[in-house]
Amino acid sequence: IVGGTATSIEDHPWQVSLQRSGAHFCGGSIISSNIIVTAAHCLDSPTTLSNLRVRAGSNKRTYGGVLLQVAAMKAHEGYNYQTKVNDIGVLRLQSSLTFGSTIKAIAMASATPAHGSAASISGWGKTSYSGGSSSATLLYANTKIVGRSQCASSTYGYGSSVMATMICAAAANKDACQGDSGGPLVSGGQLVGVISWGQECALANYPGVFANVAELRDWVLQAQKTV
Ligand code: 4AZ
Repeated sequence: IVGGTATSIEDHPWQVSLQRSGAHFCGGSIISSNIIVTAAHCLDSPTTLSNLRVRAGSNKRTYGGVLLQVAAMKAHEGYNYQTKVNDIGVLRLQSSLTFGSTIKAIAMASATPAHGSAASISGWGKTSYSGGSSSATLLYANTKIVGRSQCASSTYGYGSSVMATMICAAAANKDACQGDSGGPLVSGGQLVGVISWGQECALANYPGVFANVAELRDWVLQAQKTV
């Protein structure tokens, strides 16, 4: 997160760290005791079931909470690694999480938030695009939703690469960055987006781009039953 503030896990108890061969590489969100929502691109090679672990219940990247193995994972069948369309996937944990003050599920939004809505992003990703490193402690930043049509308009630099299942969010000098992918965009207490991509991080004319959870919710509801 660029321009972020350190936070406790109690304030983001749905946030998890995805770890590959012992190192954090993506974020995720708890939607039930054994299901994590993340970005499809986090499940691309070299991620495998045997090198993947999920840390829940800690705001520290390298310790605390619980570290669980993953029994199964599924990326959206319509995900395209080049366009990042449908960049969403689910993990089924090998054992169920015990909910408490540091571990809780978040509800998925069923309606796309309005342009201008307040929203927050969180993660252990890089704190600047060039030269930054991943954060040892969970960071969050407050941003504002940029609707898909506004995000694809000439106000910003992306044009038609912002596709129907995407939504954007922006705030001056605050953004998600590498290593935050898969993590949550939260508005009104609901999961409204999955951190997906962007042109560098916190560039003025390039909002962060997210998988739009309201558009992909039906897929997640089905996938969590079959993963
Ligand atoms: C990434 O590489 C990444 N500024 C994620 C989000 C954004 C940029 C890059 C958004 O994982």
